[in-house]
Amino acid sequence: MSLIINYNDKKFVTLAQSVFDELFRRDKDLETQIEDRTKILIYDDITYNLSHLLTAVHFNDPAILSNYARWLYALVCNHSNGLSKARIMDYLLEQYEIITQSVSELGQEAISGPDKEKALRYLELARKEVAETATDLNESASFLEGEHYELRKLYLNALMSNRTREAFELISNAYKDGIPLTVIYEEVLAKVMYEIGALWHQDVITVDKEHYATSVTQTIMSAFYDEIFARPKTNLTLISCAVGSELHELGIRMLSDIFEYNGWDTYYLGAALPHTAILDAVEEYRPHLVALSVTMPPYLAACEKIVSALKTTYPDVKIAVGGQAFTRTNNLWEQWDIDYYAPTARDLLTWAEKSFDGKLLREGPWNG
Ligand code: B12
Repeated sequence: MSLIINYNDKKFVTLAQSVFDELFRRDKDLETQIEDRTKILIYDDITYNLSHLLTAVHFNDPAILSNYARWLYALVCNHSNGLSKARIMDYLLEQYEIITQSVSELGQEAISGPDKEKALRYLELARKEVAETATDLNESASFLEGEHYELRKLYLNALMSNRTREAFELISNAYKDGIPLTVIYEEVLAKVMYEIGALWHQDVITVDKEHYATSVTQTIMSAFYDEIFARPKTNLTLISCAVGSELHELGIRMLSDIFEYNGWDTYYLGAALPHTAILDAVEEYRPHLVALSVTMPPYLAACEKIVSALKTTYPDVKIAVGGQAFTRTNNLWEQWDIDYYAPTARDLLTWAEKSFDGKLLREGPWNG
């Protein structure tokens, strides 16, 4: 299987189609009971499961598939009106059983020898994970923990009731009252966005509310730009972006703003940045540090490729990786040739400020 998962790749399509066909072969009524739109959704579900499986196999990391299986079970429970959890459990376990069957029956045309054994083992672990997870659906402990809970709650309530102006005022007053920008970003805005995701996952809110919350939060962040870009500069340069086909870019934008606020010259390059564009940007902007973000595990392989290309071409440029995809692995970053992994932007800033002292700057990557 290739390093980067390509949904149009012949091997991938063969595998996905085989799972899809078997699902319909087992349940003859399905063909007549569901609309074409639902068939497409079922096929999409299969491709998501397979892309997580193949990413797990590629990185020898079963946690990538198991964590996805737990998340998927909770999602289906929360979004399926009227279906019992037991029925959903059966449905998902059957999906994994069919994938297992297709992986074992299809020959080299779908998945090669050693990868096949690994895939079968990981599927078994994922099946166990789903079976054990039935009572464990509460994902929002992080919202309750940590400083500024009150402000978080008020901001979330304002978003939930579409009170945009109030949301703006809460955050700008918090800044005026002396709460540091980095704390507002990570303890309030980020944690509220996590909670918005959890509420969508639990089917408490629909996707339009999630989009509204994202756009209000992005606009509030932009309102800080006069402050952020007016701060004294240190001559340190950062390039940051989200890789693969990753559309989650608020976190890496937050990281970039936090660095700019702390004196760095930053080039924030947005979401889904292609491999070559990152290399070109490094050549052009000559950064001290490149920060790469991944939220969805299937884009980890694209990130790994970029890390190794950067290390080969620019061995002195420091590379940091982060984002929620890494938290759903068994410390995958420890196997990569990177300079730092951090769960938050603040942690990376602390490390970078220590690492890039005067000496490193004088002898920095672009100083000959
Ligand atoms: C907003 C949102 C979207 C928006 C993104 C818009 C945008 N402009 O960014 C849109 C609508 C595009 C979207 C799409 C999807 N989303 Co979405 N989305 C979210 C949501 C609600 C918020 C994301 C966010 O802004 N978080 C806040 C930021 C600040 O947090 P962060 O990214 O983690 O960043 C922090 C740290 O991780 C760190 N960090 C980040 N990068 C880096 C890099 C380095 C180097 C370092 C050191 C640190 C670091 O610093 C940040 C500050 O501390 C999350 C919920 C969640 N848990 O985050 C779901 C979520 C991430 N989405 C999810 C899903 C499933 C999807 C879709 C597949 C939905 C679909 N069916 O289409 C698609 C996938 C699109 C794609 N190809 O990428 C799931 C992922 C589940 C999983 N287990 O993988 C989540 C968790 C929702 C949920 N609870 O189920 N989504």
